[in-house]
Amino acid sequence: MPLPNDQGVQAIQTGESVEELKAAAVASLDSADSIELLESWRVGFMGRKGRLTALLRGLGSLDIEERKIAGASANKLRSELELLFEERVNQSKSSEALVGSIDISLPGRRPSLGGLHPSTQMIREITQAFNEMGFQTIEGPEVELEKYNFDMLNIPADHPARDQWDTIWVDDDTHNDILLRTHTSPMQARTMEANDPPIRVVVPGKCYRYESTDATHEWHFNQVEGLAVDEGITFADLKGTLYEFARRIFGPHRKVRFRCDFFPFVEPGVDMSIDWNGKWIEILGAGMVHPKVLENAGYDSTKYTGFAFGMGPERISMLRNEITDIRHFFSNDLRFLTQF
Ligand code: FA5
Repeated sequence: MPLPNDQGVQAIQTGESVEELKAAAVASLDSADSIELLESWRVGFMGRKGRLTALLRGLGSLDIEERKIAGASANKLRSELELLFEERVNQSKSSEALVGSIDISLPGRRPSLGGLHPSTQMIREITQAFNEMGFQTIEGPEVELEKYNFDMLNIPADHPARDQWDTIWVDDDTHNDILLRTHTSPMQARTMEANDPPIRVVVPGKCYRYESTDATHEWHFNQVEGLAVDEGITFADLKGTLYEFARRIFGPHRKVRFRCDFFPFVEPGVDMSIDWNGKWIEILGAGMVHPKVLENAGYDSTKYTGFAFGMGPERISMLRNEITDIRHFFSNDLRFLTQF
């Protein structure tokens, strides 16, 4: 029990040794389990009329040699007790704060576990399929330069093909050539600019378009881009790679169909559809890298050829999981997210 102030004075008057005082102070401090009791301990031992103060005062009556020895050990005791006191006050404050903030009568609940977002799961599955075919996964900037998003991809400023991508420009007084990338294709230009062939990469990432949303269109969504450049790459390589990809993602007996399509950065260009319950569903755009795009990156287009493709993982996940509205992916509704 802590000793009230007057008891402390009384104790020293009865001639207490430093050791006795130490034992009493430590025991009393150990049992002081609230801020109030700690304060009472402080007054009783360390206060102006406290036991330690009284002991220090009493040293004056000793002869000089005894006073030196007893004085040193009493001062040491004072430092020790001050330190112990401070520790106990901190302990007591944090445990009182804890008791105040936790309702200890509430029954335990199982913590809910997080998981990977459905888009991330689909992206990982797609990139893994290509990784196993020798493609490396890389990433690129979402805030992009017009040069990479359009110019180097054979889409000059005045070309109507730009209308195919409704662009969100980043409004900046000093720059008028910065945008949120409308597709992951700028990474074709960036990768070729920074590396020599052979190249085999897949690039997952977020894209943004100034589009009104509906069940199959979001204004922000993911794409996975692919690029392979080397000597002697042909359209057969494109078809073989994408066919193998479709088998890995949609099952071994999946039928695929290629049809002509136009993208300014490929020639010829195609779209690939898969047979889904008897219907052809388009899942990606692709083609042989346009010679101009190779040359813009400094490659010799008479020596190197390549193919590129781009697909939307949310649309692929919608197909596989029978999701009827793409907007579920970004609405943060746990009833949707926890189904994956
Ligand atoms: C492109 O963006 C081309 N860069 C693809 C490409 C790459 C072609 C390389 C040739 C060579 P497209 O606009 O069709 O093409 O978009 C590709 C895929 O992104 C679509 O098939 C679709 O899955 C997805 N996508 C496009 N717009 C949206 C949207 N608003 N919401 C959700 N997904 C979208």
